[in-house]
Amino acid sequence: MGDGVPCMLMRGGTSKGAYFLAGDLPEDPAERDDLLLRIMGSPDSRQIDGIGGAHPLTSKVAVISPSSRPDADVDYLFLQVGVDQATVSDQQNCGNLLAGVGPFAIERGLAAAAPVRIHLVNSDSLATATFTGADGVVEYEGDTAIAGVPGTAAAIVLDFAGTSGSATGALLPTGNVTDVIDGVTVTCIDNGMPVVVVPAAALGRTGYETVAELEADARLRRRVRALQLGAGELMGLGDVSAAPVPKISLVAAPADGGTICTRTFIPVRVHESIGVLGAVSVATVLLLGGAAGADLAAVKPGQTRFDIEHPSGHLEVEAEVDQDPLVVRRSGVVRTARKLFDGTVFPRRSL
Ligand code: NQM
Repeated sequence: MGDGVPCMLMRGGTSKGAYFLAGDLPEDPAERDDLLLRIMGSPDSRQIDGIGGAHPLTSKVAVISPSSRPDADVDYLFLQVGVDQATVSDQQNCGNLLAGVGPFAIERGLAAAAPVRIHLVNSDSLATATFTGADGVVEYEGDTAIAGVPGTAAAIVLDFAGTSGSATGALLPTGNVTDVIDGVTVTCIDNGMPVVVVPAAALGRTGYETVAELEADARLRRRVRALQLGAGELMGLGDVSAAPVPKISLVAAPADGGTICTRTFIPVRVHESIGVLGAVSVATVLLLGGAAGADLAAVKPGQTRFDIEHPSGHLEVEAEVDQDPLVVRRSGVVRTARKLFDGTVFPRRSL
């Protein structure tokens, strides 16, 4: 057995990931990624020889270090580890794992007390996490429920300042409010997550299908793949055939009293709910006149809180934009997180 690596496994929102101090991982990105693949058990659809959970939502890594920025306490680098592919991508953020970053920083002594100011390295943006925690002790128990997680836990309020354009660096990465890709009118947006918003009806679907129905729909998956590849080029992401972005959100009129109904391909598997910044990005589309799917939503002038329906319930996000010029003023969301174990993980040897 090789050397072990200090690691904390946490649920962050509706995802789960391995949290590391940057100093405990190799500095060289290629060496680091090789180690992470061996820790998570990739490539293997079951990740049976590692701690990955055999789904993109549970094959995630957060790398935390003291921040070099005066306006942040810690740096948070998110890495999406492929499940059946030997890929490690920094091309996206993860707002769900972000929920665990503040608590991890307190537990590891990188921040004295909440709120914790977090520099999201992937997008070079800032978030503030407000929760109960100080002097190495975090309160995880509480009465906040989030859809997709059984029971309740302590609230972690995440606030994003300004535009949070991620891998693309622009709110409208194609420069247009709408684009036609593969014959379908879509809106390509990036308020923290590159997302292609497409009315489900334009693909001949209702948008109310179950995750299992969507994953079994080979014809739809081919259309979604074409949209992902086409949007990747248009959004300046290049060849995204092995990348976890952009996400494709199928939208439909709300079915349960919310603002809009979503089904999100991430981009191969279908999300059991929706990513945090994915939801923020969809909400932002609803504020753009003429955007694809905006007419399906029940949005009132001046509205800043949006109830995003997804396969396992609702996710409430906040988003505020200035229209002229078009800039995001702020976004926000309430999540929960929990420490699952803290210890030493033993990577398998190279194959
Ligand atoms: O959009 C999944 C998740 C995510 C990302 C994905 C996320 C976000 O639910 O901020 O949280 O879209 O791949 O963890």
